[in-house]
Amino acid sequence: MSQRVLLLFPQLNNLVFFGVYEPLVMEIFSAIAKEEGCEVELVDLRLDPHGCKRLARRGYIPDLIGLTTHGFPEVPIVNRMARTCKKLWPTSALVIGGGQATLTPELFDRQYIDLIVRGPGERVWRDLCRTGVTACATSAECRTIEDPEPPRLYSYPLPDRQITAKYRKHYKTNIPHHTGRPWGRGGRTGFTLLTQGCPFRCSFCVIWPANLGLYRKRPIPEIVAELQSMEESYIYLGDDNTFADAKYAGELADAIRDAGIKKEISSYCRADHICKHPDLMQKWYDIGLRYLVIGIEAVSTEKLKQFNKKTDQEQNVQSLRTLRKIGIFAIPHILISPDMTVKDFDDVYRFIEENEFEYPVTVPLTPLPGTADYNTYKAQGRIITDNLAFYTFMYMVLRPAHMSLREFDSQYDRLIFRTWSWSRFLRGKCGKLKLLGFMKWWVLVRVLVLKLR
Ligand code: B12
Ligand code: SF4
Repeated sequence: MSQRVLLLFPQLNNLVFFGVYEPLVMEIFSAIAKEEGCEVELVDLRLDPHGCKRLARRGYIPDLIGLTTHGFPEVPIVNRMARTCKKLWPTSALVIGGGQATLTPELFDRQYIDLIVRGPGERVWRDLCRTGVTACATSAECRTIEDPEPPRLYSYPLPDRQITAKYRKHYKTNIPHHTGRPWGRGGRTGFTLLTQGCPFRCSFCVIWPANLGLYRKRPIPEIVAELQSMEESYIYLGDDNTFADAKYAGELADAIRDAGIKKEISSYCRADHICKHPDLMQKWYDIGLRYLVIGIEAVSTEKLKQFNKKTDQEQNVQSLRTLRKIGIFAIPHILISPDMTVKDFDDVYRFIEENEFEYPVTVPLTPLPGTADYNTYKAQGRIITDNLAFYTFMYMVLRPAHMSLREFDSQYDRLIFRTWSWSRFLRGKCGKLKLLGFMKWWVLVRVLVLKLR
């Protein structure tokens, strides 16, 4: 069945200061739709907010519209977009999917949506391209479905990057990393994945519920072919747990090396994996891994236990040492949880200083629906706002246990200012960060705090 398919990537509900990445899921779905003989259009609404209206003015009418959902803050945006689509194209079928549709299908406006897909979507999407979807006459007809047996391998055709060629120059990292490299000035960035989901079950994390608890790996030859096809020299791996299967990650690194691929790569990793497999990290450094986000989360083993992180403080310290030795820049993420006292804030700062972090990121613990933490805090009545614009991992949305919210925010601001202070830099506590790199961060975080408060 040859259909006219329209793919939409929504706007995000926040100032995304670190960059705009390609709408990978829609590039994958475009490739699948084309394999099924469909005619495909794509609008990246972040860069082209009026793209749908323009298409409609031209007389374009899709048979099937696929819209992805990103995160919790995007729920109202996705609902608004669904309404717009139904107004422009009342007879077209609108399907939504993605992490947020999986976590909270009930929050989406069924009046304007014909089908909600939970969990892995590549196979379901192929079926929909083959069979088509009938637009519902009433909201009661809108169904929620999921792949009854998602394949163990996460396999899909080469993402269709021709469909995003018109936007491509805008897909880049803005954030200043260390100076001296092109990425340090911000630069064109390609985005892909090696795996989907995570085998761990951290209490604050939305990844495992959003992926129905699955952890799937892509076939190595598919990844190699994709990296070979990507024009950008800088690649962001959006995986949540790239190195959970060390054997797989090792074989993949070998295959990338043997294919002669030369890219600068950024990715994510757990502290314990780094400690257990320093050789694997070295191997990945050798093929281009330069930046690694590490979920440090807390600076005490007791707190890590509460988060069900399954790491300890020693591993946190050891993993950072290992990365420094290899030459991979760590981007440690530390959670600012509502039970922190003034001493806890000081401990976090001390940890940052002692370990001479180049790029520490302190993130307010934000309980998202679907996570274990959300249920806990909801039951305790400690969630202080339902305004989704505050659920962007930048604001404290929980009532602090030991101080007022105002005091808590000022402790948090103080931590940020101390972290990015001249005092830390001049005492040589910012690792290898150069003056220009430090200055960029210094300005950025001050503008950010001003915006937040
Ligand atoms: C890439 C990414 C971004 C990009 C934006 C997207 C882009 N392409 O440019 C960037 C880096 C800019 C970004 C920014 C942010 N992000 Co973000 N991001 C991601 C990330 C890493 C990957 C998402 C993705 O594209 N995956 C690739 C596709 C192929 O996989 P997928 O979406 O799972 O799709 C599969 C299924 O879900 C399904 N499916 C998906 N869509 C559809 C649609 C249809 C029609 C169908 C049928 C099926 C279907 O089929 C696919 C194949 O199986 C996720 C984490 C993750 N690994 O999922 C976080 C994530 C979505 N981001 C998150 C957050 C919090 C943010 C930020 C707020 C962080 C911050 N503080 O700055 C910002 C700002 C966003 C905002 N609201 O303002 C959270 C959202 C949590 C939540 N539920 O609210 C996540 C889950 C990260 C996390 N660990 O918590 N992000
Ligand atoms: S925080 Fe990391 S390790 Fe924990 S469940 Fe989420 S993705 Fe997995």
